[in-house]
Amino acid sequence: MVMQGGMLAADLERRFGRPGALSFSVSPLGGVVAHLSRGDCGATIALFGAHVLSWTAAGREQLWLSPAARLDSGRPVRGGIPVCWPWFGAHEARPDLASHGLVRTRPWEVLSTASNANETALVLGIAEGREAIDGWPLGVNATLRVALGESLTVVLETHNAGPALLRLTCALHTYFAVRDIGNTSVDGLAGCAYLDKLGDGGTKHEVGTIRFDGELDRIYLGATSNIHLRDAGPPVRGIGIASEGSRSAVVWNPWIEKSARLGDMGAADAYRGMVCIETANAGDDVVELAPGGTHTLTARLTAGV
Ligand code: TA6
Repeated sequence: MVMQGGMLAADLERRFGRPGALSFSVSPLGGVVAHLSRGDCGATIALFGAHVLSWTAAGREQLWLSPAARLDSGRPVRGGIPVCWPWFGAHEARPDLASHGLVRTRPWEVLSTASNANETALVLGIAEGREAIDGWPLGVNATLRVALGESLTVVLETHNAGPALLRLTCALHTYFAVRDIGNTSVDGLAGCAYLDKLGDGGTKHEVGTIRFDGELDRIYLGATSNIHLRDAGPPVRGIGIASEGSRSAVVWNPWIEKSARLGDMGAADAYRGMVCIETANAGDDVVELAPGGTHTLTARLTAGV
């Protein structure tokens, strides 16, 4: 029997709830979510897409989420932390398949929960029936672990139990909330080469701090393991984005025209309140995963730095 809504939330609460640290409920957005709490920090994760919808830390919401976001529309959620897997962007051989992979619009299931003095954690896996999906690589599966502690740590693990080598690209496509994109900057990528998706696709080089005065869509390559987002506010705030298992990072703001074309950003100027800094295996950072192999992509987000 496939449970839905309130029955599913109650069953998950009974099996996996952690009093005072982790609970399940039906979100007003139309699906079951897990709420993680630790001190004055919190996180909300939807089973739909294993999608982190909210992360509160340092006294405020740190992620941007579209007011149009729904968990029951069948469409990917705009905002939070979309899981792009088992490919980033367009599929390299199947242009007919969805951009950013297969799992943003799939139901995930709870595998385990944990809570201790340091963190509260949830592990999700992709529910059965996955290999009947067009484009799903045979014998390959993924789990997502979300741990709320001093930081928010998101770990996307891929296991290749199939017969063939897997060419994996993926991303934790994080949408950060900012006071205004025009007063926002990103450091930590100076010296990196990047693929400018708006230009001729050629390789350019970052010379310093990234600032925004129009659409920006870049895949940075190389030393991308420690990035800092500065929001001049007011109030001034900073977020550290540390990554493991990655040699690439994506920085994106759609600006006004692309934002209008997307059609699910909310208000016309919604783009001014967000920036994506994505922990990824993208561009030439393709993970070749042999049969039996495992790859782990980790994003560790720290507020108030
Ligand atoms: O990560 C940046 C990007 O690849 C942009 O090119 C834009 O397409 C964005 O992702 C959002 O993609 P989505 O499929 O969620 O609309």
